[in-house]
Amino acid sequence: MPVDAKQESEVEGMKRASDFLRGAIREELANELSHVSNESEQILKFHGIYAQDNRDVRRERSLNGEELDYIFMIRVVIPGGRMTPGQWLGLDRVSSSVADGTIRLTTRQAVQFHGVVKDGLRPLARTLDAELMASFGACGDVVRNVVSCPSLQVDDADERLAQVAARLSRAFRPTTQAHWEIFVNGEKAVSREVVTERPFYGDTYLPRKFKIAVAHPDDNCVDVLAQDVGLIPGEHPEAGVGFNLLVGGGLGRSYSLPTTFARLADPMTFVTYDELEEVVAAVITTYRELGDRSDRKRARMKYLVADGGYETFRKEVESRLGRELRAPLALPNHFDAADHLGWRELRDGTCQVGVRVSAGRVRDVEGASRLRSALRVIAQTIPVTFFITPQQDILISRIAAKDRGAVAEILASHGVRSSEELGVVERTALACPALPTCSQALTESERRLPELVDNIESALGQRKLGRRSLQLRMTGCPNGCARPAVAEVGIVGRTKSTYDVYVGGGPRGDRLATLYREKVPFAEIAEVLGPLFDRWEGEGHADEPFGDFVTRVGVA
Ligand code: SRM
Ligand code: SF4
Repeated sequence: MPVDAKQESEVEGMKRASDFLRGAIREELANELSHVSNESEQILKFHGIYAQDNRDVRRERSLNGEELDYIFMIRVVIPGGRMTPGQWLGLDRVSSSVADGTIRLTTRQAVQFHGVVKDGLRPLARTLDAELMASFGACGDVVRNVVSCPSLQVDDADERLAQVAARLSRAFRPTTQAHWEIFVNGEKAVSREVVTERPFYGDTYLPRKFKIAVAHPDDNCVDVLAQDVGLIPGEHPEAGVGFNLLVGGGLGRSYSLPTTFARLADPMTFVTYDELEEVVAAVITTYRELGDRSDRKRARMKYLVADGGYETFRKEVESRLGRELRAPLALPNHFDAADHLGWRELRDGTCQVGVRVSAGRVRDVEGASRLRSALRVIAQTIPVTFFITPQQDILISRIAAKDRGAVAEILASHGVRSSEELGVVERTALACPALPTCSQALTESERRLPELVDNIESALGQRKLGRRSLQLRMTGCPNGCARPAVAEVGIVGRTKSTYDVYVGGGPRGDRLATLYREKVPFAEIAEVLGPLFDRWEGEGHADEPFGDFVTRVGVA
């Protein structure tokens, strides 16, 4: 796998010239403009900040010759999605003071704020810092928020699994102080020192983003095969407890580049707790040195693994590690994916409740669910731990038995529906934000999810399938942020008014979905799925999941 002499992409030069992610951000925050330069846009991503504009008014403003409605999206790093009540209250405060009043839970257990103006960036960063959180490293060409199944974090008796996401986050966070200088205590920027980055980053960081997730041995809610590095806890007959380590997963594609594709990770080795950081660092270093830095659309590690072949990649990792890797264990064959919703007793005698958050958008809807207020009251009055799930939902965990009734009462009095009241598709459906904030969106996703869920639930109801669960995931483009490529039904934005329909993935996350119909108008999606539902009703085995059925009969 030689690094050839291809021309570096423009972003590589910007990273190198940025003095470890400082660039001209400080100067541009101080000027009177409402937006930032292209260079700063790229470097700001490493700080967890995306420059956007409100696309609902883009056309009108352009036609009137007005400036676009420039806004920023800020993503907060929350390893394993775990937060204290104080941290939740900090997020709640900034959502009103500088953002659009919503808190958006992401498919990687992080939080996003939308609609922030330039002057709001520093107050937001300072509030996060005061609660020991930061947006730094949530985006950009670094290790992103490390995902971990919430059950691992509440069920592990010796706490090692509970801490693994935080441990990996700490190990792979860039070391530059740029973020704290620029956003938190600006005066230090004057006497800045250049901090040497960790060897696996260097001054151009990674070729692209890098994603790590830790699954539960029985529960693949994190979609462990869709990650650059996936970890599955297990016990090796000789090495003892540790993790099966998988490499080379990723789901994004681009319509303009047919050589891009979704890919499931390959099991590479088994590592013990003591070896974990060392082996992951060797994987990252291999990617840093050999990944494609000329074309950002093909720069993810999955292409390095796929192009050169998995065996070659493995040898490259071994040569950086200086020893041979152990063979991986067989993957679990009993994987399922919990939705973590509803009430559950925990090992330590406390309990938790998982609450559905449609498309991850925590907000108050007057006359309906006032989830944001309910969570605020709980955080203010009851000692709990919050977890965001990889399904964009929230868990209120570690509730003392004596407080269970109070939590249930707060949720009910704020109109928050219990898990028993949820529809079968609604319960697990995911959607990415898409319009109006996402610059890459070809069409709607989050805003049309409720209507799509209704249409599909009613199609199932008409066929005596009304009690069967179905995993639906929708995105506004093929980047795949809600992981439609591994869903039983994946709806992927194709043009301004149409979607491609994929079927055949499944809750275990171990199979890619197949393209079933192209360019389907939104209103026809449920109808197009109708003939498949007819066959599932007539020919499906009892309790056979939809994804397994369409795969068995050869539709997918
Ligand atoms: Fe994503 C880019 C939202 C999880 C693949 N993603 C974006 C951006 C930042 C758009 C942009 O580049 O301008 C979106 C922000 C829109 C907005 O207005 O908020 C965005 N991605 C999201 C979130 C919020 C979706 C959600 O509904 O929760 C998720 C945030 C995760 C986090 O907390 O870190 C999110 N994105 C994912 C996932 C799923 C996952 O990681 O488990 C994927 C597919 C897995 C993968 O990476 O292969 C994903 N997002 C992408 C890609 C395609 C990358 C590629 O390999 O080509 C892009 C485009 C890019 O990076 O250029 C992208
Ligand atoms: Fe934006 Fe596409 Fe990701 Fe949706 S899938 S948030 S439209 S980049």
